[in-house]
Amino acid sequence: MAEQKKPGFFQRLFGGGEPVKPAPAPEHTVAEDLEADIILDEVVDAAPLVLPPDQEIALEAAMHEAGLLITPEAAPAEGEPLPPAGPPETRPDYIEALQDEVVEATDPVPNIAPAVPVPAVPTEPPKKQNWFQRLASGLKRSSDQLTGSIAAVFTKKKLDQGMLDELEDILIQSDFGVDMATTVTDALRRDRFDRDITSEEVREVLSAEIVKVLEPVAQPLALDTGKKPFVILMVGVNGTGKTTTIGKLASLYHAQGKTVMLAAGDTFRAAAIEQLQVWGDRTGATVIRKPPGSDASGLAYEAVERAREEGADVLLIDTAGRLQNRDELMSELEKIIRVIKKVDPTAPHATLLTLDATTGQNALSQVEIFGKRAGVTGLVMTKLDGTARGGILVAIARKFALPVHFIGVGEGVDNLEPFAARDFAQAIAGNTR
Ligand SMILES: Nc1nc2c(ncn2[C@@H]2O[C@H](COP(=O)(O)OP(=O)(O)O)[C@@H](O)[C@H]2O)c(=O)[nH]1
Ligand SMILES: [Mg+2]
Repeated sequence: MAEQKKPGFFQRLFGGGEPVKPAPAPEHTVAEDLEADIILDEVVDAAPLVLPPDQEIALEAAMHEAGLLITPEAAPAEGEPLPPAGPPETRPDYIEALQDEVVEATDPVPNIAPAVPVPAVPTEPPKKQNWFQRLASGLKRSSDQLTGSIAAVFTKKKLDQGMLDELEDILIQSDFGVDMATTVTDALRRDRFDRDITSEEVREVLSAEIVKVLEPVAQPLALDTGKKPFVILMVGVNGTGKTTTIGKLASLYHAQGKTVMLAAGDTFRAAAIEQLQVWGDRTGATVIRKPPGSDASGLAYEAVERAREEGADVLLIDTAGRLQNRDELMSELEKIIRVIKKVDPTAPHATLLTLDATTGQNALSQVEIFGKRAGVTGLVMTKLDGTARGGILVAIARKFALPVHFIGVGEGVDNLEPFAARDFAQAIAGNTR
């Protein structure tokens, strides 16, 4: 039998035979790489396609040495983009690539791709999550973190001071604030010190303490029907969900048979006016608007007058987003309120601050400053369906005791829910129902 010929280097490089195991690429400077590139080009240009075996081995070794050898398994197919740098397990396509390999390996007819697309197997449409599931999934990351950290501390049976200290740190890191952390650890010390305790029991105590703080602030927004219109002013930092919440509220009140009017008080940006107009069109509400750049307080004045003349039940006034530390913008907000009061001294009847649940400690300062400057009467916490940080709402409730009227659990018109303390506590303390 003829001796099996070892495949040549070019054969292995361009296909066929065993792949060459790459030697670890040595470190090079850019200049060295460039030089090696030039040498390689010259060698390849000059080399016949089939080299005598000793030259082949020498060339291969030189390429290894230069770190320039691309092995067949690492070489991308022609026309394919080069893979991103970094180890494959850090690339998002790594798992997919692995799966493809498995499919290819078990494919009985290799290299023959089906000419017609395979019809997708009909699957059940994804079940619509109810609002609690949306809330729970939004709070899942912080709740998982909290659950994990608590489980890691409460491994011993008997509750001791060291465990309480660690729990305090965990709660502070989870945005609950020092006061709340102390309350929880005090409750545990009082009832369970030196006694057996599990991490589940710790979470139950935490959940109960959260309910105690949140229950008093979970208040629905009561519309005084004696006010026509009932004026709601929406304030908050840019992107926290003012306009979206107005749209959701317009839909809610419209469904209750009320006539709703909207005022496009974010006069800075044309897009903001259009965004409110879209919500108005969707919910059948009249939108009071002026060209971009108009004075926001003038618009608010006219809107209250119009709503009064037309006998609207609810007027929702949008405002431009503003950072609480921008004094001139906060003064502008004060002016809007003063001007509204010229039409109706009791208005605005509710001033709602939207808080983005993905924000951490900064939300405390938003509540404080908007509270002082705009006389916020209630809160709406939005984006609780995102990767929300729930602890901060507990800290806010403890510090300011402002009513929390609604929570936003999505971008859709129906994704607004009355705030419910128990559900929130359950979702954050990691219990599902
Ligand atoms: N996931 C999610 N997105 C929201 C929610 N509320 C608002 N958004 C989104 O947040 C972004 C900013 O909202 P917007 O109402 O324009 O904020 P504004 O600048 O305060 O008026 C938009 O993309 C909204 O769709 C919510 O409850 N959940
Ligand atoms: Mg807006």
